[in-house]
Amino acid sequence: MTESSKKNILVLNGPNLNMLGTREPEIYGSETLEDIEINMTARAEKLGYILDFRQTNSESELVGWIQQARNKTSAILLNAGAFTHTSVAILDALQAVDMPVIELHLSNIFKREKFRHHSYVSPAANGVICGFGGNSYILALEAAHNILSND
Ligand code: CA2
Repeated sequence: MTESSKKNILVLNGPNLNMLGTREPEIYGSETLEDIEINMTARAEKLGYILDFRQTNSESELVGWIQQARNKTSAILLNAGAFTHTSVAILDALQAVDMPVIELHLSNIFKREKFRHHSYVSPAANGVICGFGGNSYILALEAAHNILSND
C-alpha cells in the first residue's frame, strides 16, 4: 500500500493521560502513553492506516481537534479521560463530525466510582471499549477498521 492510499485515524487523549506509567499501575497498567502509541502505530501500519496520536490537558484543544478532523480523517478514537464524565462540549463537537467514533478507556469505568459510570461522550460513539489497559487502544483501532472495511 502506498503512503497516499492510506487512511488517517485520529487518536485523542485527554487530561492526565500523559502521566500514564508513573502512578496507579493497578488501575491503568504500567505502559506509558508513548508505549501505547508505539504498539498502536505498528498495528495501524499492518492494517493500512496512518495514526495521528495526540494528548492534551485542555478541553478546548480537544474540541478544536475534533472540529478540524472533518474531511481529514476517517475515524476518531477517543479517550477523553475525566472529560468523559463532564463535557457536553466534547459531545457536541463529536455529534458534528460524520465519521466513526470509538470511545475507549484503559480502566473498566463501570467497576469504579459511580461518577465514572456516566459518559457524556457515549451518545456520539459507535461503541465503547474499556477495561483492557493499553490493549483497549488496539481493540478500538480494530473496531474502527471493522467499521471502515464494511463501509
Ligand atoms: O480509564 C481511562 O482510560 C480513563 O479515561 C482515565 C481517566 C479517568 O478520569 C477516567 O475516568 C477513565 C484518568 C486518566 C489519568 O491517568 C493517570 C494515570 C497515571 C497517573 C495519573 C493519571
